Amino acid sequence: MSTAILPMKPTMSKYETLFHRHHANPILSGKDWPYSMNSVFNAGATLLADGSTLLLCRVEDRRGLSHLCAARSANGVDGWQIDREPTLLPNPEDYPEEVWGIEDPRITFVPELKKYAVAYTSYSRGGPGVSLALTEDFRSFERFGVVMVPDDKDAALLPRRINGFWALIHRPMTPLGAHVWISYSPDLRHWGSHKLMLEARRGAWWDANKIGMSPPPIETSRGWLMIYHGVRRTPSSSIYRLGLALFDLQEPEKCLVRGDSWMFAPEAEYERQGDVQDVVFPCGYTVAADGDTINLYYGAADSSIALAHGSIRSLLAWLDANGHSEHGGDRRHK
Ligand code: BMA
Repeated sequence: MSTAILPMKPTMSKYETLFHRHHANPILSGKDWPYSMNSVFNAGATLLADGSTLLLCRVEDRRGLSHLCAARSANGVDGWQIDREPTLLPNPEDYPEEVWGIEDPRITFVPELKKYAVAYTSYSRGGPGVSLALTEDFRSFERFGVVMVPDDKDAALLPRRINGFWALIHRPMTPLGAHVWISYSPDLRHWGSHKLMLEARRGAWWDANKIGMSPPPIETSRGWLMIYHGVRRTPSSSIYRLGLALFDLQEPEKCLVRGDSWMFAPEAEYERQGDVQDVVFPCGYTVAADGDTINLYYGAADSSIALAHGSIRSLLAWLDANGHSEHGGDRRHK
């Protein structure tokens, strides 16, 4: 791999802060909930037609099983109106793959369908798989069932067809590692043309062995900008940190630039301590009216939802300064 020996950039004097934590963090946690539960984290996010923010939160109950619950806010920070009851519950009778719950939703608004696509993890006896549902209002959902068999997760649909085909980014587990793939479909039900998109690095790297897409990719004029998580296994636990990569708009499996270092990591108390320590795990974002400010919603230590602000322009500039191009082709053999 071209990343094997990379000298530090000589001009780099201090790590840049790309995402600024909101002072009200964590913005949502179990104490805000209208019904009994254990914890709330890893929320999908979208702007609704009226400009308000919707979070589709992963809520874990005291059995350890998760469901999804919608929270709406005019400013995306406070004043959340949380559904009084679970919004989307696992339905193992009709969808046996949901027997151990549904988790980590990623929302994509699809203009062609005038609907939101929700890709979520369905936790089956065979492990986690990827399920897909469409909704217009986050009240009723049209379920498509499992679209990627276990062991697979961290999925999102692209908002438009690529060369006539729908595209789903996801993270299958293989004996060689946990890498990000993209698959194509004519109808959202039948998937194929699987392509490797981004590989976990190896050895001492922060993103060695296991990576996954975090929120859905951000469409920019320069390409699909992906915030991904890298998992560093340590002797005592794992650390979930975030990095950046940019992909070709017309050929999204083609990585144009990949950042070398992580750009956001657990630092605040609510990210370092919780049900699972040292986790920042964004599943969604919204973009402000200026077209540049990104509001990143992330699960903190599997225990609450936090918010951080960044700038898409700055993320791209950082990639130029701190990344390298991954030279095309299929990297599976390297
Ligand atoms: C990942 C996912 C996330 C979770 C993270 C840390 O594998 O399952 O839902 O936040 O682990 O526990």
